Amino acid sequence: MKTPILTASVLSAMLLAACAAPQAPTGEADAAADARPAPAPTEQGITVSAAWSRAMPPGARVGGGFMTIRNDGDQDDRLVALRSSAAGSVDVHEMREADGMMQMRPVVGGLVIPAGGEVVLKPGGYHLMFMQPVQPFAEGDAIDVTLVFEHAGERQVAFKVLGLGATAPDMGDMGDGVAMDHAGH
Ligand SMILES: [Cu+2]
Repeated sequence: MKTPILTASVLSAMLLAACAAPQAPTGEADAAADARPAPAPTEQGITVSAAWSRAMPPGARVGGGFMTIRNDGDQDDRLVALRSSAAGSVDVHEMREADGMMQMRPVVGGLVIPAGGEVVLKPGGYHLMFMQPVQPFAEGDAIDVTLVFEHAGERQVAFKVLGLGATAPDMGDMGDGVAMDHAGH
């Protein structure tokens, strides 16, 4: 029993390091602005912009991904699947505080993008979770990801990898109260 418990604990810490809120919100905003590419032409309502990720330390097994998804269509859409040649799998996670603890879990049933609205994936909230990266993401890399929407179909999006330092999570605030619930799997 000891080994699985230890593994889960270490994995939890790594996952949270990858998607936790940044230490300096203002620096975060600057970094995101720098990463913002010109929005892709609107097709069938869905536009993805400001896609970015973070450099990973050597040996990292997970990383976060962030972006803005806008739906100018007249019906709700859903982000139902993701894939990338740079990672074994890519999921959408949400992070929220419950009972004083930050919890992260996969979004079940697809991430809804409301008609006429947008959803921002950002540290501390919704985010992509890159699992089993082929190699650690390095600053300056572009991570190609295919997003599959229920109605709009596929979008190819390049996630610009920013430096680790500019967006380092504040592990001090996370403390021992951190828990991860992957019951949704
Ligand atoms: Cu996550």
